[in-house]
Amino acid sequence: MKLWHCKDARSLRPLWALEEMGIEYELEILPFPPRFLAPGYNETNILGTVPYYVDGDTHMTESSAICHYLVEKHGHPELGVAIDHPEYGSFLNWLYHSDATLTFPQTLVMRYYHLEPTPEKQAVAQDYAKWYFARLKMLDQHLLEHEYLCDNRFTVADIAVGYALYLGRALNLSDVVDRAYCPQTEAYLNRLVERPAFQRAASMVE
Ligand SMILES: N[C@@H](CCC(=O)N[C@@H](CS)C(=O)NCC(=O)O)C(=O)O
Repeated sequence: MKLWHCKDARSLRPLWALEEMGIEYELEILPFPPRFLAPGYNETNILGTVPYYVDGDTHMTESSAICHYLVEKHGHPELGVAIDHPEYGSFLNWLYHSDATLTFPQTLVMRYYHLEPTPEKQAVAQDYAKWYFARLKMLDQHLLEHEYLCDNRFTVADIAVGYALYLGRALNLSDVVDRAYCPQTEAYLNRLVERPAFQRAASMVE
């Protein structure tokens, strides 16, 4: 299997999962944005985005879905939640929530605040940064009483959601709108990034 990745991009989710699982894989690290800076990449992945993942005839472009696929297809149930488990629905919800609800507003901040800044666009970015913090409510509440998202143990749902928190920190979203993560959320992120598999994945460079 092969994964295409850019440092700190959403491809860090499946890369971190692969490192947690200790599976052998091929990795290609590209400059960001690959659509412009990696000649020929658009022929590999028509979207020009990362992650891009190939496993035999399977081709995938969604970071949280690749994590889910790795759990089920490559036999790592300890990092997933089984379909007959009472928390299966919650597991899927956190996986989808991680990108559709949390990473989505962050990418608008990245684009309009950091990459293409004009006063009008920065005002839009600030709105989306506020929106991001508002969308952390469910996670903040959950973490008051739980160490992890599902079944009191680390799963790929923590990878998917933890990456969004990590990106929020990397984008300095706190400074954009003068807001901070709640103490329990900050502590959760700190616990996750201390994991050796995360450290290995996050330090891989071109
Ligand atoms: N929903 C997808 C989004 C993939 C995506 O947009 N990745 C960004 C990096 S975080 C990218 O490649 N952006 C470059 C571009 O759009 O040209 C996922 O979760 O993997």
